[in-house]
Amino acid sequence: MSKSTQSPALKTDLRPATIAIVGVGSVGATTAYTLQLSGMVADIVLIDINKDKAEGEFMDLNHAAPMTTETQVRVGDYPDCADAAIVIITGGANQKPGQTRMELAAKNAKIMEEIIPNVVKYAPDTILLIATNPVDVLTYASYKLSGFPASRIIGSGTLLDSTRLRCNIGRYYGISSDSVEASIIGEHGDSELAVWSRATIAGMSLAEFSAATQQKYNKESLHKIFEHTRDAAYNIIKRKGYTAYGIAAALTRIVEAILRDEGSLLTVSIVGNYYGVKDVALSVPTKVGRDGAHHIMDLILNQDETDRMKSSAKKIRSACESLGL
Ligand code: 6V0
Repeated sequence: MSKSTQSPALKTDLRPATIAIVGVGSVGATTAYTLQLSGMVADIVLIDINKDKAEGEFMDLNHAAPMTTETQVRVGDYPDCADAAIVIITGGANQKPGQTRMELAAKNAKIMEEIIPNVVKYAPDTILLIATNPVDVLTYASYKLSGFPASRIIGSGTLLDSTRLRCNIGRYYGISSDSVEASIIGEHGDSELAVWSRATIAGMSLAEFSAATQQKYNKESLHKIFEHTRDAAYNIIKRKGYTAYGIAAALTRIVEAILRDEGSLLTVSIVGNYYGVKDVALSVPTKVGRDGAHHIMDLILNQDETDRMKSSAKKIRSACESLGL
């Protein structure tokens, strides 16, 4: 599952780390299991307002431990965040079929008001990794609530969407997604965009690669790939009620980049000024390592992409403003 053994970005051996997960529902529990299987962490603390749920997940995960890795899993409370290198936040309401992420904003912002000060009290030096939706708005809310520097509040952002995009492009061309370089940027949600102008396969633009391999290349095909990517969560939730495996893998990938101090450029969401919009959290390729995430550049986009990016940033900013943030 972890690509760490092949990663050219690998710089540092792992030190034993504690990871706390606040919110042990579908996403939190699956992330705990994915982290457990990865063998990257020594200790996982599960925290949930519903103690029985956390207890049940702990018991189940513990039965997997002897057959997987010896990662310790325990149920805890906020004081147990004290030793955590990273605290993953997955507590809060999830989308019901047809519901947008933004529709969860007011409810989940209130839940952040409860969770974040408690974490900060016991773990003032930790890195917060936010997955609760709408993730960009709540990354910003967590930044305000915590008083942490922006580099230590990381939203999972569009990492999952970028992975889905690479996967869908790879399928279209019949090649591995590992050979595709492409990003989804902006909001993790309906206003996100695919950066087609910078997408490459083997260093060639998609137009060049299509011509060289005699494959169809037109706007409609690209748009279908994008729609399939953007609407993936709606299509999964319509069928099974929630999504968990993809986001768990994405969170584990971010944890890996931090613990191994990789300096990988991942499309995670952090607070910054983007494309002329100030004070907003959204995703562009962002450098991730042991001291957190740093916005080191804005991608060079074409005019259409720039316009769409600005409007995505404005949408997130106005959602924050409507919550008084
Ligand atoms: P879920 O299965 O309902 O679990 C939520 C958990 O949070 C439950 O166990 C609750 O008891 C717990 N919880 C609620 N309030 C608190 C609180 N104040 N303190 C501690 N725990 C609390 O939801 P699921 O796990 O499916 O989703 C969790 C969140 O992740 C939702 O907001 C989703 O929309 C979001 N996702 C984000 C993704 C991303 O890409 N960023 C992907 C998938 C889901």
